[in-house]
Order: sequence, then C-alpha cells, then structure tokens
Amino acid sequence: MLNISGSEQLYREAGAYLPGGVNSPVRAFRAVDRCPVFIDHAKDAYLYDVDGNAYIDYVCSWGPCILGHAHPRVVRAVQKACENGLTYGAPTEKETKLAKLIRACMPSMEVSRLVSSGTEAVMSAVRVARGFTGRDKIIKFRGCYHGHSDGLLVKAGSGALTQSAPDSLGVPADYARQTLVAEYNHPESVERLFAEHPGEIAALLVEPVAANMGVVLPEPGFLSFLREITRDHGTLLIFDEVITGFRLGLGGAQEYFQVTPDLTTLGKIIGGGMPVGAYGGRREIMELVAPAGPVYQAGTLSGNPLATTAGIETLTILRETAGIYEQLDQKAKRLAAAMREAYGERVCVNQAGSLLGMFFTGQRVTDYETATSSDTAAYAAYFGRMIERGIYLAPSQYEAMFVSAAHGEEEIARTCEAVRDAAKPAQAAADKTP
Ligand code: KE4
Repeated sequence: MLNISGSEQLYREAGAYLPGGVNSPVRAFRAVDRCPVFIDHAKDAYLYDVDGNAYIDYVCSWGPCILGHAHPRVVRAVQKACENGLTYGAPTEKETKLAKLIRACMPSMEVSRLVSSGTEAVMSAVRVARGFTGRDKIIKFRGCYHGHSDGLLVKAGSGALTQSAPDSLGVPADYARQTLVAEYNHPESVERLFAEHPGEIAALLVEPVAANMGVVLPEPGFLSFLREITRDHGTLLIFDEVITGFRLGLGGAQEYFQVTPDLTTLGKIIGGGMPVGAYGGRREIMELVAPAGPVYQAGTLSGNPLATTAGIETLTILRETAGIYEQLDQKAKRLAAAMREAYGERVCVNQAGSLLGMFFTGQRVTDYETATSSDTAAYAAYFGRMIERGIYLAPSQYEAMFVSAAHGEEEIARTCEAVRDAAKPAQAAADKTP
C-alpha cells in the first residue's frame, strides 16, 4: 500500500479552507473513493507527491502538459519573462504573436480573443454567436462539458419534459431553457431540435472528440452532418477544442476530421500550463467583439505576458518537432493495445491521437448511453490498482487519458506491464464467473 500520510494530513487541512479541499471537483478523487494525493513537484512524465511517491502521469493537468512537466525551454522562457514584470493590463506584442501562431495552425481562427480559461472562451463564443445571429437558443450534447458557465450547466429534461433543466444548483431555469440538449452521434436528435426551433438556434456547440464522458469519437460523417445542418439553418457551428486543440495535431480536430467550424474555442495546451483560453473565427463574426463591436467581453489577465510566453514557447516546440504527433499517436496505440489485450471483451478502449480512454463495459462506446453503461466501480478498482503501481490515471471513468512527448519507452513499457498486472485479479474473477 502507498504511504500517503502526508497527503491525508494536507487533505484534512485543505477541507477547512477549500470546498471539498480542492479547487476543482474532480481532483478530490471522490469518483474513485480514495484520498487525493497532494503533489509536491512534477518533471517530464512524472508527478511526485508530498510523501515522495513517484507516478507516471496520464492526466497531464487534464491536457495542457503535452510536452511533459517543466519542459526546460518553457520554464526558462517564463522565468525570463518574469524579470520584465508579471502583468501590465496593456497590449503586448506577445498577444499578437500567440494569435498569429494559432491562426497559422488553425486558419479558421482568422481573428481570436485570448482569455484565461476554457470556460471563459466557451462562454464568450456563445455570446458572440448570439450577437451575430440575433438568436438566443444554443444546442449542446449530453455528456459533453464546456466549462461551468451557467448556460452550459444544463441537462436534458426528464422524459416528459422537452425543456432542458439546470445541471447544477444555482443555475436559473430561465438560463437552462435557452440550451437545447441533443445526443452525441445521433443526427436525428439534432434534426428534431432544428425542426422544433426553426430560426431560433444561434449556435451548436460540440466537442469534436467528446472527452468528458470518457473518450467518445465522432461516428464517420457526424461532424460533417453538423456542419451541413448548421449551415442550412444559419446557425454557427462551434468546435470546443479546449481538449482537442493542438492535442490531435497542430490543426486540432478540425484538421484531423477535415470539418471547419465557424468558431473554435481553445484552452489548455495553448497556455503550456499557464492560464490561457481563446475563442476565434471569421473576421465578420469576431469583429463584433468589444471594442471593435457591441458584444462585450473583457479580462484583467487576458493575454498576460507570462501566460502568452508559455503558450508561444509550447506551440513553437510543437511546430518545430517533426513527427511529434505521430510519436504521440504510436505511444497511445501501444497503451490501447495493452488494455484491450489485458481486459478483452470486458472493456471498450477509444483512442484518437494521444487522447484515449477505457470503459468497463462490453459495449462499443459511441454515445452517452453506452458510455454510462460502464461499470464505474470496476473503473475505481482499476484506478486503485494502477496508482498503487505508480501509474496516475484520471480519477474518474468519465475523463480522458493524456499521453505526453515526455512519456518515453520506459514509461510506456512500465504502464503496459502495470495494465497487464492490474488486470489479473479481474481476470481471475472473470474466469470464476459462471
Ligand atoms: P477550463 O475552464 O477548465 O479551463 O476549461 C473548461 C473546458 C471547456 N471545454 C472542454 C471540452 C473541457 O474539457 C473543459 C475542461 N476540462 C476539464 C477536464 N475534463 C478540466 C478539469 C477540471 O475541471 O478540473
């Protein structure tokens, strides 16, 4: 058993000052029923907790650390930038440089606005879509997560209700009513909403690879269907690429699947570990954003010199490193193969580039229904067996596994071995099942 007495002590203390002892719910390890480990430092592919335990990290801070932790070039660039002051609240050349880098990789983002989180990026993109179309309703998909702005903490109404309902206490029903909920990979659910709300839908928001109900890939043709139906109805298509942006490749999911949205939201990797989000699209849309136009949006630390430095350095390294995405994909494929081999028909493993996830279900996971057929208790047990072997996975079945450039041969091989080892008790149990 891991000695995590230091983490246990810190967790008790944190609970006195922070809701649930954390600053973001998933970090509390509640879905896996364990005490969270408190991290002392991180380097390359490893996290080191306060008790001195080392873990091969597949959370990578939920995606930003695609180069691994504390990449020397990024750290040096940020350290140097610190000497020039941390934030000015005034324009700097670095903001233009980061926006240029983003456009060079994602040409649909002709004009972008930098913000400080993915939540802010999505909230703002929805506002500008409403401003551009003069419409109020939006469509999102059940199981997709787009940050915690009120209008997006919404779930499908229960059977009888066609109206959406708040998915959090504190979200007014009036907000929820403007958000319609469709089913990921079910085109007919989208067609029905457009038929029921002609001329009312400002935007359709989608994770081009869903990674917040575990990893669920778009079925062939689904994204191009969304592109067509939104175009036919004068609705803006928003790709929430906070996870997939610079994860699936330099051009994100829109290049990977060759479908171009009207607006894109980014986060995570474009900050290289520092707080950066962005939303952007065609100039005719983005020119509505203040002060160029009447859609208001602002932020004290938006585009600050440290965060833009980290983002610029990270994207530059990604652009300069030939074959980096092919290597990331190969590593993820090896991990996926090890999981399928170890668990066989009892799991479904979905993988796209360096993003992957394993569901404890015998079904092929293609939507919310099949994702939630997963045995979350089995996932929690798997999580426990893996962390005891020094492998740090997402502490929830409904998150993703991220591979970084710092995961080398040793880390991948050790992880595959741990997967095989961790499957043994389950295999023995399965063999006993009549
Ligand atoms: P942030 O506000 O957390 O930077 O981004 C919100 C967001 C927007 N869009 C997508 C597709 C996202 O996945 C996220 C945030 N992702 C979660 C992990 N599933 C962040 C981890 C957390 O909430 O602690």
